[in-house]
Amino acid sequence: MANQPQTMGPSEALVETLAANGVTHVFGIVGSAFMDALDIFPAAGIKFVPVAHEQGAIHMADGYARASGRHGVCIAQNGPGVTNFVTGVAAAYWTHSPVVFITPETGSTTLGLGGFQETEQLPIFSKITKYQGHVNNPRRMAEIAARCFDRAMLEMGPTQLNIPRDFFYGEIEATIAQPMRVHHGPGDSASLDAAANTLAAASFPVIIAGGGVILAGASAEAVELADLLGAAVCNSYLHNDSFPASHLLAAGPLGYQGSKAAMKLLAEADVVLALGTRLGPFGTLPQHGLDYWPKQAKIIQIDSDPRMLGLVKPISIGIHGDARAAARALIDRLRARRLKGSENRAERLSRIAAEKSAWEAELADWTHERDPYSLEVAAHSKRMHPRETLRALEKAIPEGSMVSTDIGNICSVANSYLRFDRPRSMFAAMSFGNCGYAFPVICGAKVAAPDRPAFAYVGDGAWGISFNELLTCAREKIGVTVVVFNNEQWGAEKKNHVDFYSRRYQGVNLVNPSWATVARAFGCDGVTVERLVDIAPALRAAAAAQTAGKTTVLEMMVTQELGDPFRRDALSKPVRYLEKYKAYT
Ligand SMILES: Cc1ncc(C[n+]2csc(CCOP(=O)(O)OP(=O)(O)O)c2C)c(N)n1
Ligand SMILES: [Mg+2]
Repeated sequence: MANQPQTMGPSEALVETLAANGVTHVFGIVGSAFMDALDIFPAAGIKFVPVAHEQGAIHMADGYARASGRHGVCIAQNGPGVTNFVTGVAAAYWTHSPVVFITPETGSTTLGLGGFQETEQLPIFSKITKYQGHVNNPRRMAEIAARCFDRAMLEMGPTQLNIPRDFFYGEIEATIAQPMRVHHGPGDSASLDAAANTLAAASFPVIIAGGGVILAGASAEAVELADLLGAAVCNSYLHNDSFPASHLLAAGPLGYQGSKAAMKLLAEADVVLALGTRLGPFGTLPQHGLDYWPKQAKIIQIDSDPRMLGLVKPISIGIHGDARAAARALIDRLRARRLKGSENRAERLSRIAAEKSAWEAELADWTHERDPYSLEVAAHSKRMHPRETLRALEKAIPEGSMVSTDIGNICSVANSYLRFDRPRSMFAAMSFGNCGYAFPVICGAKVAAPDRPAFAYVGDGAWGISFNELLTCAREKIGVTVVVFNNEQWGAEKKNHVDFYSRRYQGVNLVNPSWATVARAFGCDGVTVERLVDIAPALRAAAAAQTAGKTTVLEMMVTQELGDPFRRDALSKPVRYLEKYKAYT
């Protein structure tokens, strides 16, 4: 590695910069645009992981980053390969994943002539990237590539490295930069003092542990702070791995299909510490009929992105800092202090325990949905209830596993049944909410953490979008387990037809092949599961097969029951004015 200027080719400058950033895997589909760099990947210790579709590559890079905390990297052919990245880049933007996606561009000497595979590649990604590095001269390859890697970590999100394809060639003088990691620090001391005073005066403090806790590696600090305050800890929406579920103070996840215990405890807070969370609108909506956001409470929000402070919810104190450093600073300020919350600590702890056991009992009883539609469709079905299926899966999933979840009704209901004791374990499709996210993401996570059992929860509709990556699993011997919920419908959307459109179904009923058979045809294993008692053995066998690099599809045959809708907030009963549409209400 050169820290002094050295003569090299731009491809060598790029690949040396990847190596300097510890890159060992790059996901993508081969293309003539970057052959010159690809050729020397092996000599730099970089494995190219060929995928079935570029959307799979960017999702795998996302999953890789989420599991490892390191950069995820992917590359594609200029034009169509690059536009296939779009959805995955938007998804990675909202998962805050440090993904560097490399986009070779049409040649600089023909740009604008409308040649082959040409499109403007910067505007497309301008709103879903933290930084876009354009190599405007081959001599700047190393400098701009390094900046993409630095910025992806600095701002926790995708960065684009755009390279006119002729700029891979030539002779340049280049210096390979060492990675520059800038730490955010705990935030300003006046705000931290104020936050400590507010927490010390709290009689019912509650912590919301967000994705920032995971990104900052602040799990131990979150536990220490919660113990010190005797505060219940809620996970922010879909970050069930932000605080150990087995901890006495863990109240469970907020948001859609979350824990009623978490919601009820939060509703009672006089002080909320939102640690590493932007308090996203979707994750704080009323659920289970509970409008739980404590409007009277003092809210202390800590986020490494100052633009998130007070953006969604009004706050009393905003701290622009790293979740780990800020939590440590608060612990240091509070450790020797008299805390008002100590006076009623025992009472509070028993309240937390009572809410948790009430929720557990309710969940244990909630074996199936009870709305009229669900009762009707399940009445004569021999299939498994989705909730019972999720419960059986929860019990069977080995400790230390990683689970990704897709968007859909059953995957969303799964939120109540996914518990983790270690960070970097749950990879849900976050705010971008694209169907087809979970499977490629778990493949990327497995490449990053090959020793951890890896599971994807996917609805049958979303599976139709993403199953092509079974090819990658078979070819590359990536062993994961996919749980496909076969309810023969795009259930989450069908729920809207049921609730708002008098069951006028359009485009929501699916006709599936045997997904287990399809999996076997792809060179993977496939098992159709029709009885609850078969779930645990099937899952154990599939988990064991992972160690041999074998992927298994477990096709769960479930009823068409549907849990509470996603967007009760966003839909309303139709109103028609024209005569010809009057019946459509
Ligand atoms: C790429 C994409 N297309 C469409 C949607 C809209 N959408 C949200 S949930 C959903 C249904 C999911 O169905 P399925 O995967 O079968 O899961 P189920 O709801 O049946 O459990 C759809 C179509 C989306 N979120 N993403
Ligand atoms: Mg479905």
